[in-house]
Amino acid sequence: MFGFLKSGLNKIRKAFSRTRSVLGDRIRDLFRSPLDEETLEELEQILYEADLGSTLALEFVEHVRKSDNPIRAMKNHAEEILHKSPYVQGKKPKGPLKVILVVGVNGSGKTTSCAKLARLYKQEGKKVMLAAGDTFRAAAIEQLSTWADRLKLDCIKGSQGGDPSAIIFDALTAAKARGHDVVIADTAGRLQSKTDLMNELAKIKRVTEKVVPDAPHEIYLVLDASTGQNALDQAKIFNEFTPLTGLVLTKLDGSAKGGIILSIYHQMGIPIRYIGIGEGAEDFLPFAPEPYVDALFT
Ligand SMILES: Nc1nc2c(ncn2[C@@H]2O[C@H](COP(=O)(O)OP(=O)(O)OP(=O)(O)O)[C@@H](O)[C@H]2O)c(=O)[nH]1
Ligand SMILES: [Mg+2]
Repeated sequence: MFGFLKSGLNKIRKAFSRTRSVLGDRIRDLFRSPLDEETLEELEQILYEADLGSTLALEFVEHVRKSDNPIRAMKNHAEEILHKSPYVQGKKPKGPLKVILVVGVNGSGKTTSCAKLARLYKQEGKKVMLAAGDTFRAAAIEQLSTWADRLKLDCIKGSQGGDPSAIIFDALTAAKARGHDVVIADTAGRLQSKTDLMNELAKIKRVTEKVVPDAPHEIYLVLDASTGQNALDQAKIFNEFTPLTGLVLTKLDGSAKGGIILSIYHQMGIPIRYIGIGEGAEDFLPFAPEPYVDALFT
């Protein structure tokens, strides 16, 4: 158990190592000199570059200005932002089946995250079914069913060009009949600016309600960490069409922009539930604020 926790912490540190080098290390260097206006300006620039956004960067600068322990002030304010409530929560299923919809723009990491998430539930002893709700992209169905084979999971799929709502309807019906605990539904990538595609998501949501009245219990938006501040725009618009209950932030392994997490918490009120830190099935962790703040600042 403790070994597992430790390896989780090490993984988190590793995931944020690039962000740490542009944020934490530079800040620690900066704070070696006396805090004057010039240092504070430089701090604002560093925070901006780590993708905190300009409002939040200024907020941090003001906290540091008032403190005699700048690193402590940074950590405290980061923790305050991450713990500020109320954040939305998923619904606790009334029946035996939990339904999770996974949505996002093209290439953000939805299909991979569906598989990784399914693996976590399976490890908890749950019976999981994947639903190949991306009927748009040619290789999408195969991509998900390859993951399902590799992870020994059930997967319901239809044909390319079919109605995604129908696939998800079938998956939920089958999962109910066969006594599954969790259905994780992949969906096609869509730009948040394409209203017809966004309406399709609203339809998928209505169809899940027909089979499992309180579903979907979770709607996760998958965001690519390297997208920068546009991730906030994606989250706002997806949230208007299908109220999100959580975010999955992927590709943190290659990104120095882990500061976006603070920006998301500051502006959205939607918690990050998982982080993706590589292409393998095991490169996926539940997100927790403390290890994140520690990984950045200590
Ligand atoms: N390094 C890294 N790569 C990732 C991560 N998550 C996904 N990927 C890679 O990103 C690419 C796109 O992932 P997909 O899961 O296919 O993304 P998607 O959102 O389903 O894409 P579309 O269905 O085309 O919209 C793949 O090459 C994945 O292996 C991650 O956390 N880290
Ligand atoms: Mg996909």
